[in-house]
Amino acid sequence: MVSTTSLTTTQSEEIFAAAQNLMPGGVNSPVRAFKSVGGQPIVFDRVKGAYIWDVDGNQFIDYVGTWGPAICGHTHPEVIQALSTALAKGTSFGAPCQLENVLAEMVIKAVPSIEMVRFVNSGTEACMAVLRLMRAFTGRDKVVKFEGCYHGHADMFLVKAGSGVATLGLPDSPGVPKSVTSHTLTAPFNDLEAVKTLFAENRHEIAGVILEPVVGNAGFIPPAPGFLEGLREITQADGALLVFDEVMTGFRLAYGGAQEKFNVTPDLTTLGKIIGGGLPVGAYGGKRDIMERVAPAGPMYQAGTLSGNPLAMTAGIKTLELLQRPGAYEQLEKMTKQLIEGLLEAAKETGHTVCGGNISGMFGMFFAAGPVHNYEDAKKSDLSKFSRYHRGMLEQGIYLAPSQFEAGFMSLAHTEADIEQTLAAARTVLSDL
Ligand code: KE4
Repeated sequence: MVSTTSLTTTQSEEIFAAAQNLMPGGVNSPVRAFKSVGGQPIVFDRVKGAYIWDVDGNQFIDYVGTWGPAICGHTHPEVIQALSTALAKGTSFGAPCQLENVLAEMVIKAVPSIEMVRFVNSGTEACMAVLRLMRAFTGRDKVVKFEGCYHGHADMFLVKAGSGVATLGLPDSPGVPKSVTSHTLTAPFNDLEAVKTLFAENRHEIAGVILEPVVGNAGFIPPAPGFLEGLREITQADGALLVFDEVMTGFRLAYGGAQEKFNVTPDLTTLGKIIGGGLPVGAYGGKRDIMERVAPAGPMYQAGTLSGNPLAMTAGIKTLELLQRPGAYEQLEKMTKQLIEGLLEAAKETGHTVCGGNISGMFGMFFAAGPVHNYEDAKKSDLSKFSRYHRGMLEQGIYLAPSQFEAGFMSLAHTEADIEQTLAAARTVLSDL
């Protein structure tokens, strides 16, 4: 049982106040500042398994998992052991090392669309590079993205983006020239007709379509039946590329990601989070004839000092090994379904209108009748009720993502007792909302 005290946050307050003088908003990534849910951000001291301890000694059951990477639980002993061994041999080489081959082979074997892969240091880098590759391969400039989808903070993606951009209600970001975003076309998620119209109006001018195959950055929004298949057909017919941004869904929804789960194979895929096991790794990969355009095999330039570093490769290799163990994804599905169905039931029993669901270890809930098909629907949910729910759950020792425009993540370390405690906390909080 996680012991929950009345939430004293003295140390968090002191540290966060100092942080705000040192770093913009006191954070190194905006969503951490709790802006949309209000209240005092929790300053972490340590994590282990399914749990967080903050600097005031409060313990929380964690459903953020450092935004997805901690799928096997924080500081898994086998990951830590592997890292300690690797550490003795160096933290970064800036040169080829066999560990890169090992993780590359694992990714290529796992992900249906990937015949060749390039490692980078973040999901943003992976998405930036894949966009350049889409354009280099097709010779076309325009790209289609979906409202509410988030593909990192590169200029051309900051158009109706999700995650922290949506959380902060930023229309788009200053500092991004119109000339850059003029090639970025947008459509509502799950709206195939809107995509067909864009292609009709821009015949043979669109390099490709990039999307989160299951949206996590506008809240949890699954694809409507036929949506992914429709995008595959539309792009194929126009000679455009289909790109799945699986930074969040990769190795989360299935070992082969959303593309395995939904049996739709894109031309290119981006990855991140889980493949680094908590260390900085991103990746982009796809069909060999496309990837061989990337320097130094081809002319499309992309580079990175710490790309493929031995520590990150080691953490990724061990994490994927753990995910290959029999029953891993069945456990994630079972535990997450038990959690989200319990949360929805608790909300309905206490008079709230909610909708939500899960796919494997990824879940979400909206204070709305639903169904939520896209970002516009998500924005109409009761955001202030979500904020009160988030704060209440935090007081009960449950750490949820501090924004309605995020998803929740289960790990293999969560126990039945953790789920039961979470549901008991939810019943308490929801009855007072
Ligand atoms: P990073 O640059 O944050 O590693 O990855 C960017 C990215 C790209 N694509 C998808 C689908 C993503 O979810 C992300 C990053 N996810 C957010 C959470 N929604 C990271 C958390 C944060 O921004 O602090």
